[in-house]
Amino acid sequence: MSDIRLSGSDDDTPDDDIGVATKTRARTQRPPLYKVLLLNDDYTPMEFVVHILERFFGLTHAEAFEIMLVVHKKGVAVVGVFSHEIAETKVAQVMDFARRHQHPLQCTMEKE
Ligand code: TYC
Repeated sequence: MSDIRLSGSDDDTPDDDIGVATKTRARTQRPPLYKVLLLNDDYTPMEFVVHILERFFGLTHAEAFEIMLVVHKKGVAVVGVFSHEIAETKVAQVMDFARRHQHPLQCTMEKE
């Protein structure tokens, strides 16, 4: 959206719009993005984590295995970046699925 402004008197009396033309452009605001993080623990089976990454994050088996190993070795990894609503849904899906299978897997989100 563009908007031409003319400086000069701001009352409604005609002044032939004499003044300096300045141009302002409304900057497009991008919504904030959120990283979804998977945390390591000593009990959740590796295959279960791989399954979660395939099922909820659309990763191939090879991609899922690779990220699972990063979490296993480093303690944490970003598994995706999403809008707030999508990130919240992913975290809830993972936490719910892990809880239902009685695994202590933890998944969180943080602003990018
Ligand atoms: N450390 C787990 C094990 O040795 C595997 C694991 C990987 C658990 C990633 C959680 O987010 C995780 N069975």
